[in-house]
Amino acid sequence: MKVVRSQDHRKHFPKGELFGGQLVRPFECPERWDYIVMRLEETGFNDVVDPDQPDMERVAKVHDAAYMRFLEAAWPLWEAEGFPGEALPTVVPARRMRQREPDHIDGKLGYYCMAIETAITAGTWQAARASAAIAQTGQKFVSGGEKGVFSLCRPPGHHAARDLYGGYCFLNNAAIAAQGFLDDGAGRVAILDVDFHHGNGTQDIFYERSDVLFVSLHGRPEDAFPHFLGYADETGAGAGEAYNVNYPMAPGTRYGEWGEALEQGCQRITDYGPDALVVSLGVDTYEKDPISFFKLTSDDFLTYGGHLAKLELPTLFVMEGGYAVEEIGINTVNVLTGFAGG
Ligand code: OKP
Ligand code: ZN
Repeated sequence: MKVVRSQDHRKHFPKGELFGGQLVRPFECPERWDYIVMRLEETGFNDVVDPDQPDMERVAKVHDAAYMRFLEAAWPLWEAEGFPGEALPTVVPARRMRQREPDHIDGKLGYYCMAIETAITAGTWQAARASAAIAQTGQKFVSGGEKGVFSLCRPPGHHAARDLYGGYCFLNNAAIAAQGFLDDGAGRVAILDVDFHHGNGTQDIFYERSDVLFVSLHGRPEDAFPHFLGYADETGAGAGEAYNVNYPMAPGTRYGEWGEALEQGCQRITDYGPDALVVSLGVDTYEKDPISFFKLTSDDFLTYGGHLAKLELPTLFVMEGGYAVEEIGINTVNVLTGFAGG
C-alpha cells in the first residue's frame, strides 16, 4: 500500500489550544505524525511517496474563495496588530447577528470559525495546503488503479466546511479527495467517516448532493464535539436527500455496537454502488483517547480494517484524529493491515 506523506505538517505547531479554560499543549501535535510513521516503518509499509504541489483550483471546488483568502491572510493580519499570542477568535456571529465578513482580524477569525480552540500560526496555511496535497496525490494514485492508499494528512480536515475552520481543521482533505475522484471520472463516491467526532464539514459540503454519499459513526452531539451537527435525522436535503447517514452513539460505546453501525453503514455504501471510497480515518475511537468516549481496543482496529476490504472498492484512507499519541501508530496501522489482509 502506498503511503503519501511529507514533513510540511511541522509548519503547523501551535503552542496553545483552548481547553478547559486554559491554553494547553495541543492534542493535535506533530508527534502524532512521528508515531504513525514509526509504526508504518516497523510493519513494512515502505512504499512511501511525496505529494505533488497542491492543486488549489481543485481545492476551490469545495472551499469558498474568500475563505481561502482569509486563511492565507490571517497570520499576517494578526501579526500586524502586534498581538503577543497565536491567532484565536473571541467573538462569533451568533444568532440574529450579521453574517458579513469584517475587515479587522478579530472579526474575520470569528466569522470563519466553527470552534475557537484552534490557533492559527505562521505556518498554518502552508501546512494545511500541504495536507490537502497529500489527499490529492493519494486520490490520483487510487484513480490510477491502486486498490488502497494511505494519505497521512496533518492537520486533519473533516470539521472544515466550505467556509469554516476549527476542530483542528482548515481544509477538508477528505472532501477535496472525494471531489477529485469525481473530477477524474468517478460517477459516485462514498465517504466513510470513522473518526470519533462527527465530520460536520464533510457533511455540510455534500449535504445537497447525490454524487457523494456521506456516512459517519461518531459520539452523539448531546455529549460530544462538535455538538451542533451529527444527529441521525440529518439525512441530506434537496438532491442530496437520503445521501447523508449519521450513526451517533453514546458514551462508553464498545466494538459490539460500533461494529454493528459500521456493518449498516457499509451496507448503505454497497447499496449506493460508488466507484471509490474515501475513509476519514480517525483513531480517536480508541479506549484510551484523552478527549473521546468510545472504547475500541487496538485489536478492534485490525478487525474493522478487514471489514472495509470486503467492500471491494478502490479506497483512499485520509488521516483525521487520534490523540492517544503513543498508541496512534499501532491503531492507525492496524486498520491498514486489516484492510491489506482482508
Ligand atoms: C478533531 B478531530 C472536547 C474538546 C474537543 C476539539 C476536538 C477536535 C477533534 N472536550 N476539542 O475530529 O479528531
Ligand atoms: Zn476526532
